[in-house]
Amino acid sequence: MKKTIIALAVLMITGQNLTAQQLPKDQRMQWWREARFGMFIHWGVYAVPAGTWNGRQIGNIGEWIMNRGKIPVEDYKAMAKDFNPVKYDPDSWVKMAKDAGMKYIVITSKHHDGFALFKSEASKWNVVDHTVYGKDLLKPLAEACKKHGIKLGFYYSQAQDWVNPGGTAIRRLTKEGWPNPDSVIIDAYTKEHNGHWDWRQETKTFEQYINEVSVPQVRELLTNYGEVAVLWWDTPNGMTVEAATKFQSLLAIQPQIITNDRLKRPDFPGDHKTPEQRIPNLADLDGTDWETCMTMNGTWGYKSYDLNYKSPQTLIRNLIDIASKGGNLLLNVGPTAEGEFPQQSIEILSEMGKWMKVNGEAIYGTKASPWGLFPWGRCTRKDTKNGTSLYFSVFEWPADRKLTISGMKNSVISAKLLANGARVKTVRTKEGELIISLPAFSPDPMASVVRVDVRGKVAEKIKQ
Ligand code: JFZ
Repeated sequence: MKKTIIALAVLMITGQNLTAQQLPKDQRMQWWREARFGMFIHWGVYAVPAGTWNGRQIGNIGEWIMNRGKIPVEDYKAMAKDFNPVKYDPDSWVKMAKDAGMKYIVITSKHHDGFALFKSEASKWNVVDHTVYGKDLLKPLAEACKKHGIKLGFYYSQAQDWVNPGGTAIRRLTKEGWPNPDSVIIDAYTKEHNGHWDWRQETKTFEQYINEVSVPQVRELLTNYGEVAVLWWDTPNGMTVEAATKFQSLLAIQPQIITNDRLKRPDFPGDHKTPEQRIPNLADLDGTDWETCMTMNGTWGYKSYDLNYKSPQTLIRNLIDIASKGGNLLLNVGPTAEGEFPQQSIEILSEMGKWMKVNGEAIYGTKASPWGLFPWGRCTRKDTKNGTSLYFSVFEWPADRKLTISGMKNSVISAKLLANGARVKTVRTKEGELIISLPAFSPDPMASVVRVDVRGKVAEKIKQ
């Protein structure tokens, strides 16, 4: 308690300076607000078991297998011998992201299993010192991103760490997917030990872990890989104000960096919110920047038997929905231990890329819909030199082939379908509603975008 008060006082005194080390928020967020679409990559030793441990399929998300299966530290570490990503081709990863229309990549530099995908002096539990592969995985990715003009960010699990001693562990019971006869004993143990299931996890204090591993590793990440666009914290559980303050001051190394809201709650809000596996309702939005992170199937880290992929149509419409509400989509890929994207992910990325090539202008650099949602689809908007472009993405082609837009007085300059450039007729009713007359059939089953250019600025909020 006393420590917290002291740390809070320090924060209040130095807080000004801490943020002053960063460039102004609007300046830092500019590229991110225009980008709208990025790739999340969850990659680590969990790709080796790929959801199966000791012949049993462990339930829940793949990167949690060590915790869910209560795998002993030494057994988990032994799996690193099979983490040999000889097929890793960062150039092709970045190209796939770019061709999909993504503008940035965020990769798990260290997830909760503590395994660093980079050379680290702070812990030997890293890809260089602990695998036969023996090479830093982030260096060549950073180079490929630079070459292709894609921004690179690092996910880093700052508090939760199940291998480096002193890290926290969120308590998850073994009953899910782990019919181990010892599970009752293990669960009782985790209750007494703050979620830990192996005595090795508690051979150092949290403070030691923060000072000896976590802070030094973040410093390495911010120092050794050129420009870092995003630092994506995760699971603030167990964080202290002292620790968060240390991380926060490291950001001075990268004054342009963007951080999320998962460093420590509630005193460190970061730059954007992180709704997970869901798209917020309009009513939940308060003007704070936000990014939905989402999986293509049901797991972040690779699971060999999770084939429950969302359709490209669903994912494209999710992206449109998100853009229409003013947010970003960070869409996940979980590569295999050999270093390949799953085939289904490759196909989804390519389908999304096809749509984005034609319709990307309805996404990039757009702002939220003035009308909110339509029953038939979504809208995004962009200020142009002489007026405003409105992008109406149609999901459900109306039976009467008419879109009725109310509450907008601006006169129409032109209206066309992005899919084929075909002109679209618009008329104004005497009540002032704009009626857009669509052709008989939707030209694109994913979503067909009608771009309507109008004169002047359109109000930010219009009642439907
Ligand atoms: C976290 C991780 O535990 C997970 O493995 C994955 O990396 C995901 C992107 O993030 O999961 C969370 C973190 C926070 C919440 C939910 C899941 N939360 O605040 O509701």
